[in-house]
Amino acid sequence: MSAASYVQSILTTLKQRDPNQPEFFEAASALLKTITPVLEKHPEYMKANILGRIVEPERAIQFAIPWQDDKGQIQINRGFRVQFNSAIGPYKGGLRLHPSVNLSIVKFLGFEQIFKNSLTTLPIGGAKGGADFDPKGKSNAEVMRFCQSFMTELSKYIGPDLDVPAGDIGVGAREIGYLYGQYKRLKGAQRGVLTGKGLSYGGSLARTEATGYGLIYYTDELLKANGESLAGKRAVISGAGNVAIYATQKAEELGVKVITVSDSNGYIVDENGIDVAVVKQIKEVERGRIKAYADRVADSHYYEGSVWDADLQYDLALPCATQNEIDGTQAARFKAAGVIAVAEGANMPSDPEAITAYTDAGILYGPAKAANAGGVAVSALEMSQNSRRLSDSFEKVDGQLHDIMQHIFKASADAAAEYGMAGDYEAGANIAGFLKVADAMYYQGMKVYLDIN
Ligand code: NDP
Ligand code: 2IT
Repeated sequence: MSAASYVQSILTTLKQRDPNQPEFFEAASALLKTITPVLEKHPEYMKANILGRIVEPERAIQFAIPWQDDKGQIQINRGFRVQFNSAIGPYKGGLRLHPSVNLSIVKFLGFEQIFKNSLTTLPIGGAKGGADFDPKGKSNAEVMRFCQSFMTELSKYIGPDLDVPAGDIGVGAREIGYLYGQYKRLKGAQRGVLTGKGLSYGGSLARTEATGYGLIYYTDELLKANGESLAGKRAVISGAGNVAIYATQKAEELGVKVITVSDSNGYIVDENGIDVAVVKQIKEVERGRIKAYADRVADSHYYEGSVWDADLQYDLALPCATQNEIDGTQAARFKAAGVIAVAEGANMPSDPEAITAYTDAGILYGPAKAANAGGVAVSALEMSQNSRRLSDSFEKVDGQLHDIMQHIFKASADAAAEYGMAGDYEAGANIAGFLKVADAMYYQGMKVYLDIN
């Protein structure tokens, strides 16, 4: 069988097996389609059916999360942990709390995490979890009771050397604190079982900033490799959460004018450059809506709808909200808007038609699994600090993050060039991430003995 027909057969089987998992299928087909040249060079991976194995989670756990709201009513949510691949290290990946969470979304995120984690060079496997709980409008006490019930079940499946969750949409320092407290009550102190912890109980400096800062370090490399630089550029950033806030902060520090932030209702345009302190106050302190920014900052404006429909001129598109937030029609307008590069802070924010539109327009494209790997990279550094029972300085961790993002860009660019696709940083990231995992899977053998020679 040729490598191309092998890839196609895996995708066909995947669609037949799980026809109701569109996000997972989107992520899997985007990766597999770039892997054909690797299989041509490494036929042993086909023989060992590495692709067939890599698209199947090693374990997918679904469980009930009953909790009591402030009115005394019993609520029920659905929890997930997908332990996708442990070839190169303990399962690692965030927990998402959002009403849209389902098995397809958790599987797409867990699948992406395998290759992202591999790219960091650190020894972490891929996983993701979450629940269809909506934190919006809930009191602290409700969030606490929910998190305690979530962890009561999740604690059976995780551990510092087994599976180490962290934050994602809807899970920040508050939720990690409640989850960690419950784990500790159930199991005794285990400093390393979650990352993104508070600094007073084993968290790492710079983890809060890591994904956003890492995105900008990656974008810097992407631009420099193509004869451009960050200074003086105008950027559109979507989202107003953890990733968007620290991407805005680092971009502005490096001379970029960030003109937007957004949430799922609308977006702010501030031609003077987003005042990140105001965004932090609204989102991190008050847990409010981004609309409030326009009431507080002169000459800024709030509009309902998607920021990707806004009629603006800018150089850099940095989506930092959620999956499939940019479609082909929106992406087709980027060239005329002046966009020279897209770098993804969110996971899979560009749908397949959008990615084709970037390529057709000659827009540089930095895919999520490379561009947003800084968060999980610093999570792995947090695990390492916890194992050593030591805390590293902000400067040390930030320096390591910077080195890792430079490495990820270079590894992706080199892999793309080696396989005859120079400048295709998506294919390069997929190939570089895949090779290490495939090698580890190959040499660790099968559950059942298989003569692969
Ligand atoms: P937050 O919960 O802190 O913020 C999410 C932001 O995205 C909010 O502004 C939210 O708006 C917006 N958003 C969420 N869902 C939607 C939607 N369906 N439509 C439009 N906007 C939406 O999450 P993070 O900043 O942590 O995560 C953002 C993205 O980055 C996600 O894709 C996540 O997977 C990814 N990521 C996060 C990492 C991390 O370390 N936290 C690491 C790597 C990637 P609203 O309040 O209206 O919902
Ligand atoms: O998508 C991601 O990489 C994250 N949400 C961070 C995962 C982690 O374990 O820090």
